[in-house]
Amino acid sequence: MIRQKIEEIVKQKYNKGLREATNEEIYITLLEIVKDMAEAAPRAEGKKKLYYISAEFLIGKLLSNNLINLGIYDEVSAFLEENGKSLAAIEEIEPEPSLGNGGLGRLAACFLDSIATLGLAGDGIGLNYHMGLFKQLFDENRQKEVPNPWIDSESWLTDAGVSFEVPFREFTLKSKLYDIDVTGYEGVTNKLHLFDVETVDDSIIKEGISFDKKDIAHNLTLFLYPDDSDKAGNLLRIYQQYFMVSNAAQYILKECDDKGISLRNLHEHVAIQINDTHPSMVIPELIRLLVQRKIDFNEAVEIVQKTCAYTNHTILAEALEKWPLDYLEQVAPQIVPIIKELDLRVKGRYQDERVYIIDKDNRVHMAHMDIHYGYSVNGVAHLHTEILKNEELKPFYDIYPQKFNNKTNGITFRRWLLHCNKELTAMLDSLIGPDYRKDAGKLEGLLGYIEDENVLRRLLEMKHVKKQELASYLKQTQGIDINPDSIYDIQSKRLHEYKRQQMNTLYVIYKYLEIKSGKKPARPITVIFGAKAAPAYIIAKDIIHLVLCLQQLVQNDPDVAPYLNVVMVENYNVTLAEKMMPACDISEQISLASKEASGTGNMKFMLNGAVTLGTEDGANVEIHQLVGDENIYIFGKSSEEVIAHYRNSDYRAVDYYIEDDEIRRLVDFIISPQMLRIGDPYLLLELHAELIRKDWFMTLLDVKEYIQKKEQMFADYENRTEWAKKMLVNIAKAGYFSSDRTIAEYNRDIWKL
Ligand code: F55
Repeated sequence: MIRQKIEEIVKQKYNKGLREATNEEIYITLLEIVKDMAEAAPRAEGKKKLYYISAEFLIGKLLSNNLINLGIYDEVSAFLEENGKSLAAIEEIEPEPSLGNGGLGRLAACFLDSIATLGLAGDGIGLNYHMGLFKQLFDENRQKEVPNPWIDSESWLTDAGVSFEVPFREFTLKSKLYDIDVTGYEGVTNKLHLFDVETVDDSIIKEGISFDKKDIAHNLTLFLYPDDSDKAGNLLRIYQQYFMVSNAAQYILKECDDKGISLRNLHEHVAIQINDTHPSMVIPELIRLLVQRKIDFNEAVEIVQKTCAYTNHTILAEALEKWPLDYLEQVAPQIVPIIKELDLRVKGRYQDERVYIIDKDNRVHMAHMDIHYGYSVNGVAHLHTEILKNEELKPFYDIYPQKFNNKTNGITFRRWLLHCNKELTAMLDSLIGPDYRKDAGKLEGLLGYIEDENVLRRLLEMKHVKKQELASYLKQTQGIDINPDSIYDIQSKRLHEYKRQQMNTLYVIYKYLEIKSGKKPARPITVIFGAKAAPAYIIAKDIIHLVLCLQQLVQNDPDVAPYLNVVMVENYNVTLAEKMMPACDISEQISLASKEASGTGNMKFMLNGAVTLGTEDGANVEIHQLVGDENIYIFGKSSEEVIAHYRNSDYRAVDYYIEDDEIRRLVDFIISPQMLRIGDPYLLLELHAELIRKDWFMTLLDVKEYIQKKEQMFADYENRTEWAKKMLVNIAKAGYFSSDRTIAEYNRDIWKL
């Protein structure tokens, strides 16, 4: 059936047999077939529907994921093989839509997969950025940003034929909606709605990723989160956000109209999840539209309050959006009186100025508006939610204890196991049967094999195969040489000081100096980094520079290169993550305790049999509880100790630097003559000074214990059987982190679909 279809379309479109068709032609053929099948799959039914509004959906490539979810992957793959084609090679043709920065955007994509898999009615709503996030290049050991166009003439986007007018102060823009089908695993088809403007024009892009930020009609959906370090950048962000939520609100009301729903009962038919504060303006916008439709203001506020729920993803102050009121006035003045009225009501009820929406400097605290005028506030891991309740959002928790709840993040096993690790999937199928695919808790069945030498050996073989695959992929695509018999120690995530990639570089320096002094490791080590830095984040870029300089130093030192390799992969994205997660031995999750809300890479590594080296932060805490002390390596100060340091302002990096000879030796290596010869002295000195004078995320507090733990890990790695048992326990216990579980909880506690 599917075989015939492929042959038919190739014949009809290209007048060729399958054997003669190019990979591009087969890709376009499969795209067409999958789109048709997704359209034909059942829709979710039910009285109530969820709208997940998010500025980011980091969906990654979709072909393979769709083939798996539609249940035709194996057949298509076999058929292509019979005709001398490789599905893997065809997958390479597909451009990756990079519509997200990192964890938050990837979480939204995993959620859409689980919502459709569970058969729930739930659509995503966001923006159709033409360039997505920038593409990262390395040039002279520095990050360079270039545009990353992903929309080809043939793509997953379908013109939905829907358009709305979005009124701004100075002009009105007409939107155009593109949809992407989201088909669950043996589930229903939902939609991801991406709004766009037809006037966007990529010819306004100048050098790199710079463009005229004031030319809104031509730039609105050009890039994801452009540099927001100046006023024009901030205004553009507000334009994007308002455009997104006005379209979302109009779309939701239109669907209600089509279904004949009375807007007075909106909350019985609609749940809106606000993904971080980027879509928060949906609250005043919905109120505005309801009032426009003759609903009394008080009632409109009540309706919206019963419809909207907010997810918080960070406690970092700089990421909690506070827009100056006059910026909002310049972009969308029609929502300003509504926000002022919402704020007045808060001020009438509460004396505590920490809960005001508009502060004394006339800045609008978006999260505060969400909490007062939504019905649910959730954090993304147990520890994170506790910190929200007891520290960051305590004044709100005191007012609304019933609104706060935790939803520990999860990942879709379809992409992060079935798609990216066919070897492990096949092994699991043969050992515990296929039920874990829909009921991830069943992975625990693997624990029954912990003493089975044959199973342990197969696990180690699986890992070795994935390490070889990564090595050859990096060689082919980036010209990087890595030794598949070395230990792969991987830290891949956005570059941020709180994630402490800089601490990992201090380990590299430690190991380099050890090897120089004659102490060779039992087995070669490859330290792999993958990370993009925000274009305006100077220190993050300095850290990338340091990693790349260390890479050059280590690779060109014949005393060291056989034992230690440092590799920073270029343009880390979902596609690369899919190759790196399964190949990893040691998963680096070393954020400063209390700062990483959850982390989701930690879950992907664990599921693929890596062992975590981590702090008691975010979801690491829950991983630790699940796998037990034996199967994870935990180090570092606790979140309580860290929070106390911040409260008392008593952490002084310079004291650690002065008082500890070992720390000083490692930090000073950054500005050693050999490093200054390789790198840019200005950047290295800047970073060196930062580490000693500020070190806001307390690298030097934990670095000694980190080095010790990592050494312990490398030693333990040599007992291959014991290590394989750790791998097995990690895989078996990963079931909890299925996003199917997370979504079932969102539905049970918040959406009630
Ligand atoms: C993007 C834009 C702004 Cl303005 C602020 C934050 C972000 C962003 O990408 N945040 C993000 O990725 N947060 C992460 O969310 C994950 C999913 O909940 C968490 O696992 C992770 O801990 C958190 O940092």
